[in-house]
Amino acid sequence: MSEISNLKAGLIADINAADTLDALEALRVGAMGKNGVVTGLLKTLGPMSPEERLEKGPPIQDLRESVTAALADRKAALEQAALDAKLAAEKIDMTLPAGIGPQGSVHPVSQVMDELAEIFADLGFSVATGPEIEDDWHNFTALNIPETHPARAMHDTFYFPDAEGKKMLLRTHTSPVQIRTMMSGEPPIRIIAPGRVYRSDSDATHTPMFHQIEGLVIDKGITLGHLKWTLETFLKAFFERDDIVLRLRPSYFPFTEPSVEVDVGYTLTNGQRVIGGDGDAPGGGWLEVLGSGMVNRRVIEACGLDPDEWQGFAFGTGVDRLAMLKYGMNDLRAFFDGDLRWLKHYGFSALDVPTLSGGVGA
Ligand code: 2U9
Repeated sequence: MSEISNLKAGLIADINAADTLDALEALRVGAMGKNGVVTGLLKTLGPMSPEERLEKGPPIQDLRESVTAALADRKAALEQAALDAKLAAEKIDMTLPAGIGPQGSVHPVSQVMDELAEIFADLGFSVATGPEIEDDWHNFTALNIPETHPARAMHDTFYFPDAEGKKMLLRTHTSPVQIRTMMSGEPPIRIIAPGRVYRSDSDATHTPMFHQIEGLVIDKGITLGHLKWTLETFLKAFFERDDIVLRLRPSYFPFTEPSVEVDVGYTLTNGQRVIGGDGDAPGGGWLEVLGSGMVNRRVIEACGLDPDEWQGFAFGTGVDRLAMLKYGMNDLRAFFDGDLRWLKHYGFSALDVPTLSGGVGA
């Protein structure tokens, strides 16, 4: 009897004196483990007669319960102490001034994306997004791009290995976003779709991933006049000049009919080529900035709308290219190198949010 109460007093004293979780665990194993002293005593109860067990059982069970409780209490106390020490060590004084300000800058692509969203929001367009991994129906078929079109060929499009009979790919333009918007919503539609697109192409002016922004308007009685006014208003706001001159050239895209490529004039100012003015003036010229057109009725039909009721226009342009034109960069590859010196030089302040009133430029 007193042997057990001595054991209990000794174990509990040791437990309460344990000063680390490791030391406590060693004590637990010594008492309650497979070969522990308490476990050993519990094992002696098995072969006893019922009468003997009735006499010797209760002190052994009491020992087990007391040791278990002491272990749990000590463990909680040690864990609390460890947490208190950690919290005390991690204390920071929020009233101290920051040593250095934010070191990052806004990438020119992000800056131009924000500028475009701001300009088109003012014209009543909302921003639509969609998946970068697409199926060939949304990326090609719905856009009236036939099976034999060169854009579908392996050298332009990144295809995934065939999965369940569905041809999956990295979208080659943001047009599938407009397809999804037309299929899921009701006209009138006025959206821009900015985002990453992928083509298997790489040199100073082409990267395998680049950024596009496309626009789509679907309504009743939309004409080429609406398209021209919208693009002219957009380009004037973007280049922050009133003397932007557009030149519309007939072109061909499967998803628009008629299709127009849009050039802006540049002129020589102090020997520098500057966007703005009549490109046909001496020393001037034209830069292609946009592709566009009236949405092909086959595309409107593919999206489940009646092309005799609904018409629209669409346009597309490369965001990276627009950034290069506006901010004077010449190698597209530098956009994606992550060179800190380049980012410091061409990056924008995070506090410099583009607004129409404050100027969308730098
Ligand atoms: C739908 C209907 C029509 C989007 C358009 C272009 C013309 C175009 C290029 C410009 C430079 C791509 O980044 S680039 O290489 N884009 O020329 N994109 S019309 O037409 C659409 C889109 C969606 C439903």
